[in-house]
Amino acid sequence: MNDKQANQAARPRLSEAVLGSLPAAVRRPRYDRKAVTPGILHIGLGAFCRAHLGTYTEDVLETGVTDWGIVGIDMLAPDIRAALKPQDCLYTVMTREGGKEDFQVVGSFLDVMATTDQLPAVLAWAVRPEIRIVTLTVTEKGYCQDPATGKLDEKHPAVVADLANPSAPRSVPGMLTELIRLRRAAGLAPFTVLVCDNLMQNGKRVRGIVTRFAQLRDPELGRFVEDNILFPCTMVDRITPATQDAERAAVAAGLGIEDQWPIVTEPFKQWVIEDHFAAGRPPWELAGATMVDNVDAFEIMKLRCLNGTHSTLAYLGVLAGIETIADTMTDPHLPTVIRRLWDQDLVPTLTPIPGTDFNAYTKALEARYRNPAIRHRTLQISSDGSQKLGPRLLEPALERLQDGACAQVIPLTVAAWMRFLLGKDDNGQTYTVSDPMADRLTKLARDNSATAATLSKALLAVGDIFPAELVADKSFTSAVERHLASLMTRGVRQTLTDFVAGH
Ligand code: CS2
Repeated sequence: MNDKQANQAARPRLSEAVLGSLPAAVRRPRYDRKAVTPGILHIGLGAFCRAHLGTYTEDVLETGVTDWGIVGIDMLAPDIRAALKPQDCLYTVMTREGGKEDFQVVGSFLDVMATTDQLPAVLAWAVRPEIRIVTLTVTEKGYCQDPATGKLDEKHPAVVADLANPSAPRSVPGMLTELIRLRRAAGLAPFTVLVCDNLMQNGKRVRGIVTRFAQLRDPELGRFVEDNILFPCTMVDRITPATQDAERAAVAAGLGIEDQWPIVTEPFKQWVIEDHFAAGRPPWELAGATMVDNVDAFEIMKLRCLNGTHSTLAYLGVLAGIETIADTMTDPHLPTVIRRLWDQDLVPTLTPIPGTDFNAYTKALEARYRNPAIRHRTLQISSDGSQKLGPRLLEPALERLQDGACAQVIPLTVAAWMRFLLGKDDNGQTYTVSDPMADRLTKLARDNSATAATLSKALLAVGDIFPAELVADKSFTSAVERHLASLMTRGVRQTLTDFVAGH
């Protein structure tokens, strides 16, 4: 046993039994968890949902509400279940900003399950009347969509497999359809499906995807989904990096106990939800959520201003060998690049929101990015570009075009993404391109890497990603090619120096 292991072994594991011995400053459930019954079935157990849905719902339970506990489902692997079950499903959320750290042990998840070996038990939740909402955080790619159209990708291997064997779903559309079918067959009132991922009009889009899957399975079931299931849209926000060992160690040191899968996040969080629920909802507004009739303007603001600049910092940052978003903000040029991206390309496409000042919003984003205590890796954000570029940057570029203007900074991000697909940064370090289309895109990039002209042409022709109308615009495509030529021949640093100087 080495020192580290000995140290960990000496610490008790987080569980109900040790709550009383935590340091006084640590917030913990101040309600009787045993009195809470489940109301939400949540699919997708990554860090984000535990920092967001989990804490909003925790605040609601603290007001004395007892019928909205969460049952979490992992459709990818049993690892998170393995970490949380021995902890009575408790986990720590550590918020960090500058030198300030706060700890909270969250109790809103009552159970966690994995479809890998518990599928029948997971499906059995469909016929429990107390489940009235199914929430989802499965990332953009989890919905098996065609990124260009937002429709179900009917050729997706998991979709094909689920249509052949619909009672053992592996895909999210297949799972939702099966849960809806089972519930209907049991004669129970439908639940509401609440999508909490960064898709444009996320609820509407997933409604279209699930309706189509159900139609392909059985046209009558498709009609039922279309007519009876509500999918309110949401805007979700909290910067929550994947948990690494350094974060586990920081939580262990702060709490004096071992939590195998804590979450480290920023203090800021925001949730805007369309108030269209079929069978009630937790009073999330008591926890600071904003309930609205239509979320579109909020969602577009967040997806473009936050996620669009995040992707820009991620691709340029990876190429420059910069590890985290906070580090990109101390670069001499990158803060200027994203300031221009906001001012010139993104904010002009937004619809005004009463009470929201976009200038203050983007200034606050800058401050959040600068938070050195949040180690959000550029490589993590660079993942799944094929799914992310559209809603974050290509749609606003298209809108600028339709308004008779030309995007000024977006072509630079697109060029950085193309250069990124070559898998090696400017220092010669290799990295893995993680994307559901990685095989196809990296091969295309390699095969056409002779010049910026061949590379940009080959990638812009990928119709699953780039809208035809945007690619038909010469000013956009030539700007992409020009930036790509610079990135390929002179490197990211020189490209940024020139870009900021206005060359
Ligand atoms: C990030 C988001 O990984 C990414 O693509 O842009 O996870 C981002 O941190 C969240 O949407 C913030 O709310």
